[in-house]
Amino acid sequence: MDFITPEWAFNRRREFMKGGILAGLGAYFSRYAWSAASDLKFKKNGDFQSVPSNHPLTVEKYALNYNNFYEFSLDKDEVAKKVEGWKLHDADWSLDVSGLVKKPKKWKLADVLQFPLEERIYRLRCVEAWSMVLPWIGFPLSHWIKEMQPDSSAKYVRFTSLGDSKVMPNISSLPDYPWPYTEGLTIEEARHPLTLIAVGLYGKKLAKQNGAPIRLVVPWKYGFKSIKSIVKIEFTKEQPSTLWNRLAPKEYGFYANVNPEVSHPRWSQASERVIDGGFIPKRIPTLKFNGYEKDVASLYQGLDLTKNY
Ligand SMILES: Nc1nc2c(c(=O)[nH]1)N[C@H]1C(S)=C(S)[C@@H](COP(=O)(O)O)O[C@H]1N2
Ligand SMILES: [Mo]
Repeated sequence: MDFITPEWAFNRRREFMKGGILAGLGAYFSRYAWSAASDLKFKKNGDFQSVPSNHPLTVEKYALNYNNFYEFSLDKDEVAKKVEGWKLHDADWSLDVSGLVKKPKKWKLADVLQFPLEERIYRLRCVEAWSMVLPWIGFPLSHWIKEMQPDSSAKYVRFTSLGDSKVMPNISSLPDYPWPYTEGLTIEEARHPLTLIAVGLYGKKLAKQNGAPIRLVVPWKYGFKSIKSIVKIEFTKEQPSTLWNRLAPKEYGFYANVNPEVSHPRWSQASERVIDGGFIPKRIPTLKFNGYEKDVASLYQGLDLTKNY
């Protein structure tokens, strides 16, 4: 395993420590230092900082301008522009937790932000065979699930995005899509320590195009599982339906684990294009479970990954 210290993080850390009496202590406690240089407080170098091989961090402007957010546009370069009309007020955001839980609850965003935040650098592999390496800020979903107190009968978790046609132009333009965007995980996947609720990226609050104010990040699965702008979480007994699975069940299964050995019906998943702004496309081999095999393979023991794609 290689550990990457991106240059932007290194510079920010230096700024933070410059001239401070914390400098000496900072070097020793840097693992536990809280960032002062942003509007989010988070622990640097959270767990699972490692990425499976030495892939450099994606340049921030690509992560902010090459987006899949179908509610706004099918054109990745257009999403950042189309979100401008969305007046998002964090104070008005709430998230419903319901289904098989001891007590259904409406969470205010401010309450969600009480969980200790940490930075995690994860690889993102889109099902369309491109990839990035992104420094998320968030907390493990498992910490939140503990407070949600699901019943023992809960076997799955279903997530729902905002589906507001007043701000999301494609909700009306694509009437055949089963909006709002929904996704799902088994409860074991949801509780896995790698599964993150993200509220920030590159040291700052999430940009709208990246799924503000709160999204899921499941790094060993294709990017479409990492649902953006979540307004509802439900615990269910049955495997929940998901937007992509309903639209094209032969192409997008419930599991959607990154797997170079199982092709998409229309293209190979054996390699991926690195989003680096380069003129000449750079392709690298795709890794099983996106490189997180050692961490997650045990979740799928005995499961036929060709059938359960
Ligand atoms: N609500 C919603 N969530 C979504 C999507 C979407 O269209 N709508 N696209 C998914 C896909 S296909 C990918 S690859 C990632 C992209 O996240 P990013 O734009 O922050 O890199 O978001 C996922 N989450
Ligand atoms: Mo994707």
